[in-house]
Amino acid sequence: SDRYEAQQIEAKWQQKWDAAGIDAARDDDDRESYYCLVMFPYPSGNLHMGHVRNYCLGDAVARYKRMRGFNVLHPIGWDAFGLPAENAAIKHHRPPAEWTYSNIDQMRSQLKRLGLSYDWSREIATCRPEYYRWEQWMFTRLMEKGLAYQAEAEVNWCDPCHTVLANEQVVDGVCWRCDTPVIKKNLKQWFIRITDYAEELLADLDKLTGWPEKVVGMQRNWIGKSSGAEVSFGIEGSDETLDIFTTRPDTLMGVTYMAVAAAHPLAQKAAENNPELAVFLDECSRISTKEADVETMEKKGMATGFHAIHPISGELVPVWVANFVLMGYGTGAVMSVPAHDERDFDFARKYGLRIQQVIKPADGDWDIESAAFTEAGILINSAQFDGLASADAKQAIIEWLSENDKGSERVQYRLRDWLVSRQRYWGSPIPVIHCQDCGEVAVPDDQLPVILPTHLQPTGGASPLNECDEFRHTTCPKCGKAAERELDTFDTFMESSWYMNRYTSARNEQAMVDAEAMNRWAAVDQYIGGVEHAVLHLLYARFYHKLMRDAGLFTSEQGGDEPFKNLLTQGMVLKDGTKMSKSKGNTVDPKAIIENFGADTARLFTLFAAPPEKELEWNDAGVEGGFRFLKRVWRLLERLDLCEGEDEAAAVKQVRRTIHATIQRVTHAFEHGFAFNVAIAALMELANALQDYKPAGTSGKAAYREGVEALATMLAPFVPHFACELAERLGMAEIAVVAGWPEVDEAALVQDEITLAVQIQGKRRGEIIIAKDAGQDEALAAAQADDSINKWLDGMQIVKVILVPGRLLNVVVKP
Ligand code: ANZ
Ligand code: ZN
Repeated sequence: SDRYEAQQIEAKWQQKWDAAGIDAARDDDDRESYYCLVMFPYPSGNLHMGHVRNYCLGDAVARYKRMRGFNVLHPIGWDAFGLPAENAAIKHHRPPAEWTYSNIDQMRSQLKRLGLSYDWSREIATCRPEYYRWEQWMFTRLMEKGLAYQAEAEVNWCDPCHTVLANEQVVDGVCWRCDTPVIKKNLKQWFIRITDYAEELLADLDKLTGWPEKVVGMQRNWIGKSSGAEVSFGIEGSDETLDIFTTRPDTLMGVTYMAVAAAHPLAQKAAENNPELAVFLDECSRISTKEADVETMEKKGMATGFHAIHPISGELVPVWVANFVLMGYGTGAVMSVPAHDERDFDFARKYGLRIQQVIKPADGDWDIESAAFTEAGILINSAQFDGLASADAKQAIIEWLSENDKGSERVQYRLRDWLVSRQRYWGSPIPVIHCQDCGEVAVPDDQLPVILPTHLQPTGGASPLNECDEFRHTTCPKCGKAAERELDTFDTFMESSWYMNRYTSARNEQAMVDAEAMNRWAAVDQYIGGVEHAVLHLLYARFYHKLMRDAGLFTSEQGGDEPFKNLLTQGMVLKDGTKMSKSKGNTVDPKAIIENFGADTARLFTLFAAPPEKELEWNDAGVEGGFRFLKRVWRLLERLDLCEGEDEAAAVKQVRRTIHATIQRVTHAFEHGFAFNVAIAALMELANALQDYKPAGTSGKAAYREGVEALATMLAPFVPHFACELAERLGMAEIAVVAGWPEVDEAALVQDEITLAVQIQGKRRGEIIIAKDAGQDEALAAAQADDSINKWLDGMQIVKVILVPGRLLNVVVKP
């Protein structure tokens, strides 16, 4: 039959593409290469609409680039370690490996059903030893360089379950399993020194001209560079100093009190014989120290009884504990300048502390009783620094402090080192052996990978690795004595930080990556994924890429300094105005759409309904509209042999102009910003134009065929099965997805133009150039648009307009 049968067509073409191997990236090829990457999924079991959107965007880009003659790398894999697998294992009493691999199988077939053109020969699953062995290898290199180290860090701890809890497992302050309040506990954990790369990570943001500005800004904030000074205050009656970090050394003479974090040693010491203070410190230790929360919570404090000695004036100022001072930033202590900082101002008002103005606006006065003056200005009440502008005063004061050994210039980052240990089972083992005599010993290369035993059954308590004797007990690689393995596993961000580079030589058994392959493919030309990864994943991946470069795996020339040249962050998929999510019960199952309408309709809708970076609101009518559009295009085939009369030059010209204007618009969408919604709208207009067009004569028929062929070809990146079927029926190159992209015929875009003389009141006043078939109104508008002509028309009343086609425009006016 000749109906559009999506299921049948899609099965047919998927088989053909597979057999022809057109989706594979070639390592032995001198076409220009293009690397298109979508964020790999966590194998939760089912594809959701967010995945579908992400992967349809990536597939459109990859297919377009192939049609343009590029050698395209478009890989996929599985971010397969993580907590959900453990939770599922507890629930279903099956080891997490089983759950994970069967989910992967299911989701792989869903991806294939969508007709996504991945190079399956490079598929990776991060839970396989062939993959994670290399991040273990890398970690031991980092240990050698001192870039990986152990330190104490706070974790969520449940006493009855005797286990560490991930943040997601702490629900309203209690354990998700046993409802016991969660306590904080310090454990020795592994860190990677990302702070050593803070400056490069910041500086290289300037290279990311193909990233959304918003994401670059978020990365910049996260790294959070502040320049200022570290200043040492004396402590009355003590040899110790109270060191602070400030971005405003110019306000130093306005310090009227100091504030320290509850966990600061001075606060702890003060609480030793002050029970009331001890209670306050305890209260502070229970509340969140997340910065966002600190900003909004009520500011509270208490005096410690200590006094600090001002480094310049020698004046004594009281030391307070304040709940808004973070222990983890700077030195955990601040100099408080209420006259010039709003937070300090409010705090001083609340507790009756002195306010001393030391900066005034350059052009006037300021009423310091009513508000803090937080801007730069001119120094007052600042002894020898009076009269200096803030910027100069910063330098002068830092100089004075340096000379007098009371402080120095200092740069501070908000970025913390990367905590990579997790007290979990389903992750890559950390390749370390603890020996009583030798300490922490890296597992040598010839003993890698440290393979995770996959048969263990998590119970929800401590990681089953802890009870797995055959894993736990080993011998020290250095001295040969009995020793124990590290039982923590890596944070799963470790796996997702380097997968983009692994795809370039996914089956490499000799090395983490191959320099030649990096040279061919890296960096990723286009990365596409959710904006929820704007900070951590992208930052860790940028960092890891630099670590790989510095481990000598590739040079800057081969692999670049940055892993992703261009980034597209797609918007969320919404339904009824809220995010589609399982917990809200408002999900749309891609499977149902594919079964009802076919993969091509699902693809078309997700690309057509919204610009890629905007939210996509689900609507069933839109899906049906997409399906109807495909059926309309299908019916264009029926009229290929139709001929409804004589050649009509003007009609042919017009339809060819529409065809080539569409090629121009769709090409533009691919080359600048991926506005596929606009591109598809243009294709719909072209389909309408062809539907309305009556092919007449030989040239009319040819134009109609040209239009249908162009339409089929340009639809290929979006609805590839459908497009291939059309192409086949049109007798075009059989597999349209690798056939060339249509070229714009510039001549077809040109409208025929003529020159007309313009007469006003019978006098020749100039010439206009207009379309040959332009009417009187267009001609008059063109005359008015020309200043040298319009000055004779301006302010006059137009009485009469006469157009002598091909010769003259005559205008009669009166004042
Ligand atoms: C005195 C001062 C006067 C400050 C003034 C500001 C304005 P960023 O830009 O975030 O680096 N600060 C320092 N360490 C802190 C901590 N651990 N917890 C809370 N606040 C801390 O901000 C640095 C400024 O934040 C520092 O400069 C310090 O207050 C405060 F008119 O010092 B400032
Ligand atoms: Zn040893």
